[in-house]
Amino acid sequence: MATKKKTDQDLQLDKDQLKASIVRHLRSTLGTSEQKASPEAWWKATAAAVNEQVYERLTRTQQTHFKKDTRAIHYLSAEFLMGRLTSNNLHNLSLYKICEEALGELGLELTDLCEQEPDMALGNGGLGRLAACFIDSLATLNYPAVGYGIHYEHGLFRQEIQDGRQIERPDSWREYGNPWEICRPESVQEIPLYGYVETVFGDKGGLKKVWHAGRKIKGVPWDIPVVGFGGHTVNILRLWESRASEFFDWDVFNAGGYIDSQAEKAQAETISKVLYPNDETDAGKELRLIQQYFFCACSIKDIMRRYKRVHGSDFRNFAAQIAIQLNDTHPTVAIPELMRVLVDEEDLNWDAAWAICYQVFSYTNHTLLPEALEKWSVSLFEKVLPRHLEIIYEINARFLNELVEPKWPGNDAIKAKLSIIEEGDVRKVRMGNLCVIGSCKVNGVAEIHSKLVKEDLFPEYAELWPEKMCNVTNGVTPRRWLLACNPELAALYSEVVGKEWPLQLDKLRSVTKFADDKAFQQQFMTIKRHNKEKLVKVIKAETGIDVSAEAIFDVQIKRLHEYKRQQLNLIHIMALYRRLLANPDYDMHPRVFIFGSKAAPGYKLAKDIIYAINKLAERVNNDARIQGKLKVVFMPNYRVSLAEKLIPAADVSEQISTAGYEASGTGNMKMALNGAITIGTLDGANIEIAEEAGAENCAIFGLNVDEVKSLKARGYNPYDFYYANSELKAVLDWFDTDYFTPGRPGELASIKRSLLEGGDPYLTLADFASYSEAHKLIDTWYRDPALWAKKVIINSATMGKFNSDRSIQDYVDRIWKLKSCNVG
Ligand code: Z16
Repeated sequence: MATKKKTDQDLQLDKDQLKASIVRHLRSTLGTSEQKASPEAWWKATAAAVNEQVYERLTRTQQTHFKKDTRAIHYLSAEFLMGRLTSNNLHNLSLYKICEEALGELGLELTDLCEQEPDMALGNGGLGRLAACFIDSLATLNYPAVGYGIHYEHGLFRQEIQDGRQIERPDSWREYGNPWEICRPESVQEIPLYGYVETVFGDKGGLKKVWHAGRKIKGVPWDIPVVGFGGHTVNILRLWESRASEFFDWDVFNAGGYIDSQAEKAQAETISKVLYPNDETDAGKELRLIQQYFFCACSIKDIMRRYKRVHGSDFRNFAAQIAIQLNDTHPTVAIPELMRVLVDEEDLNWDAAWAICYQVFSYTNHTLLPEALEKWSVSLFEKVLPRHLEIIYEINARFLNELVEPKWPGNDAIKAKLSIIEEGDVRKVRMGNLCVIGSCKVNGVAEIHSKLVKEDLFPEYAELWPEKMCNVTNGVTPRRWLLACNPELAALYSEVVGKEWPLQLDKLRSVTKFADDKAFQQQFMTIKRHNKEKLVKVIKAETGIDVSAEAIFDVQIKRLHEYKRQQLNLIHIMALYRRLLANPDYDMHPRVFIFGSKAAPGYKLAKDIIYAINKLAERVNNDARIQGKLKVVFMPNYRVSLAEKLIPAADVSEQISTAGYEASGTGNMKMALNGAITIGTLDGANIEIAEEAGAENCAIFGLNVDEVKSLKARGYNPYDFYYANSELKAVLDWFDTDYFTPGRPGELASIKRSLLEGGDPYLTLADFASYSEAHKLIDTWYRDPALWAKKVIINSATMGKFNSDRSIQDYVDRIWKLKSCNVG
């Protein structure tokens, strides 16, 4: 019987079909009824109805990729910060409008149902969200791609604020089930850990290494469909959950060790239990190394299985078919793992295996901070992964003898620096060095950052391999970060430039010709006003604070870190407060400073800064003398879904890192795209944003990278700035009083201490005066509505470069060399 091949057209639902499907799922999947269903049940029923579409397209994508045997990218990342998926999937399937109508007829509001969804917060910040934007773009551009990561039971902690302080609470995103994930028991993997290595005689003569594992762990894959915009390609994000291996448990069990076997089970399940909440520091903990190996080994096995299904044990096509991207050093152990599989299990000789590995892997660096470049003690490595340590030694010896020695004969200092092994009291494995040595390409995430990777972080490697180092500037998906989060602006753009902009963000540039147009300015600013009014309600509901949409909304949202300099924003707000107290007529447009930020639980100073912001907020917000000209809001539990509400309402985007420290930033792109003006240093992607928008449309301040370097070289002394600037001195001295913590003087003193005695490593005081001037400029601009409107329109319209489709196309052209594959 000839069955007509289904097309996307055949799949497309109309409103009545979708409505019927939602009701059917409400009854049969959720087991409830229209009368008594909770909003949560309605949300899940809606998701189930959407999933019928998703799975049809997923199956079709997988069949097409299999049939065409396409080259694919495998994006290995310990973090994927997906946020919520309902509205995203509806938009990408072109179902959003009809779903809104279908639910409307059922007496429900789609936006309310979307609020039922917990964030999938399987990441810390920029790096994890970047991975989420990238898999969206890969699917949208019809590239065969698999995301691989860890199925954390608990994502990033939920932040509560109690008496101004951060309290961490467990996040349980799937406590009551998540409709977007599907378990794939048919693809379970088993991975070894611990044990010892034995040398035996191989069948073909010669010596072979056999790793006798001390433990085996089961990896259970959960797939999250990744729906491309337009709904053609549906790729997967495959997240591994750890379980006890039955095989191993039985041994213990039979020996009468029921209790022991339960303990082993608990241990095995610990591996994927919780995401480490440190964004830029590495804990060096055994469990974290095991997490990394666990998901890398499962992923490599999965890649192997799919390759061998077509090619058997002929590995000549492997490097042509498989590309693997390492998102930071977290998945580095995939390199020695692939070597181990090829050499020990598939019997390839070393050189053949290395030739494959070297072509397959590429590495993205996301930071220059030395404390974030992972190192593991050799003894830990030897205990957990004894065979991998041997392989790393072999890679290292060959690298040093064959490449370093000929290039720098007899130079032990360079050898020590480039070696994968750091010598010293505690010998360490340097994962960054292993990444560079084992990858064919290494990229930074913004032009300036990539330049610093090449010139300051890895200069000798760049000399050895000039072609290896490259740049791919980050980007964000315009589907989530404009179309879905800012529907009014999205509609305006569709009206003015046509409906193609979500796939071709460059199209927005033509809007710059309306930047001076009164009517367009008014439309644009009315939308901003609406978004601000919506945020006013959220702020009231979340914090109890009253703010006015008349004020300038000045937003700093990002992880808390000294280099990101929330403390600079803080001391500037204190300076404004002093000016207002000294002169109640001080001329400034009312300003609301909004913060959203989580601190790593062990990062004392970061937590002190959160406390100080909250104490300042309490004092300022309740001080009648300043007539509401200044408000400070700390929004608790900053996360993707909150960002989606803050970003469309921002007037001013705070991007104030010490130059040279923020690799790229991505919030900067999102806020500019949604019509905010950047107040920022010449750091990371800010530089490229100012290039696109024009420097006159950004408030750039502070030392640049070269000036930071030379000031540090001269010997930076924060006291010079403290004594030279009486306002700055007064503000810092305020920290020692009990002005913000009545009856408890000195509670905020650690901040002053870090900026003076602590040496102010991030040059906060050096940039203060220039930052303060930039804020005055912002204030004057804002008080000229036409000027402000013009600037924000130009900012928004010129952000085309920073869409993640462009980033992905750069990866494809410079690194992955993929072909897009049409599905259906
Ligand atoms: C992270 O989010 C980043 C770097 C890093 O070493 C670890 C984590 Cl969890 C960030 C960078 O700080 C940021 O500048 C960049 O935009 C982002 O990664 C994506 O590249």
